[in-house]
Amino acid sequence: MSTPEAKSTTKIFVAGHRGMVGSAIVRHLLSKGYTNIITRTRAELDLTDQRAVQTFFESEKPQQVYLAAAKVGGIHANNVYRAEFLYENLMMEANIIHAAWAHGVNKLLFLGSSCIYPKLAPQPLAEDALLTGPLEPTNEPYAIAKIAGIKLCEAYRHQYGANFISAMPTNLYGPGDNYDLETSHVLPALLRKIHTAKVHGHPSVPIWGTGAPKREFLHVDDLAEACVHLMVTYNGGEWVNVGTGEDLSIKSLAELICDIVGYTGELNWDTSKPDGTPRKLMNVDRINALGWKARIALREGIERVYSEIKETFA
Ligand code: GFB
Repeated sequence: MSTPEAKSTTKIFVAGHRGMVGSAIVRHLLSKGYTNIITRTRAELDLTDQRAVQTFFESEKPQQVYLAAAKVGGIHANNVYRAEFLYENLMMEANIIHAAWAHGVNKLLFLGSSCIYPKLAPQPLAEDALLTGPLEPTNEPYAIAKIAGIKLCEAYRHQYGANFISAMPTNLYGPGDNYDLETSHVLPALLRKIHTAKVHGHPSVPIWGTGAPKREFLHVDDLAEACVHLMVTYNGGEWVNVGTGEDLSIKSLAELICDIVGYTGELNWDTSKPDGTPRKLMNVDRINALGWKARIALREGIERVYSEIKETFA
């Protein structure tokens, strides 16, 4: 465990600190007494620019890196902006991982995604399911970029002995989420749509797909705690799933949100929209054995988020 002295002296770079994940990691680090955290906005440092990233690492010399910078989005954004999802994610992770090695970073945590696993992999998804079958087509470019990030960490560890580790979170939600209905993930989209329908007295809410796919949702504050736990205690070469180990159908999620919001209208399924992967429940045995478990129950987490955003959307 880190000593109080190490917490104030260890220089930590959180890449992507304005995103939902990066901002949660910064909050958690601060709450645990880490004070030497460095961040850069996109305007200050373009992480897709190799030279700029090299110069930043050369001058700042961080000792630890949380690689939470990524271009992310829901099923529609992944499917439409395929080139951006592949190119930007590959560039950011390659630049950061290489510069971290070249400038002597002691430890780096790379964040991937549950969509790295094959579309029809056995459930729950164990870490060794990687690269055993074809990916879900709607998010193949993003998944390929994230698999490349895992493999970069693995290769830099293997060839150079770099202590670079990887965590694979399940679907996330929490403060700072994206509520744009075109590009967001399902949970914030449903929260916004159902809240708006209630406020305006709409008789029904349009929801994409059939409602049959199952998803697992982790509050980002739980993820942040898991990331810091892994950074402090884990030095293994195997990537580690981070989830709750429980999932529910999109239909059940919609019904739960209706209940939280107090909406009693109809759910109107738009089956012209894709369902995506039928199920992606994480096997969380490895991270549980490493001494971490999710704490925030789904209903409680959604209630928290809803209380934070309900004044924003009408
Ligand atoms: O969160 P989401 O967009 O992405 O969830 P994935 C998609 C599921 O929710 C599909 C249904 O079954 C959709 O049909 N859905 C219902 C909706 N209504 C809506 C809605 O209004 N908006 C959205 N977005 N979905 C993403 C991947 O997959 O998950 C990424 O594309 C990444 O690569 C991320 O891994 C965590 O869970 O399908």
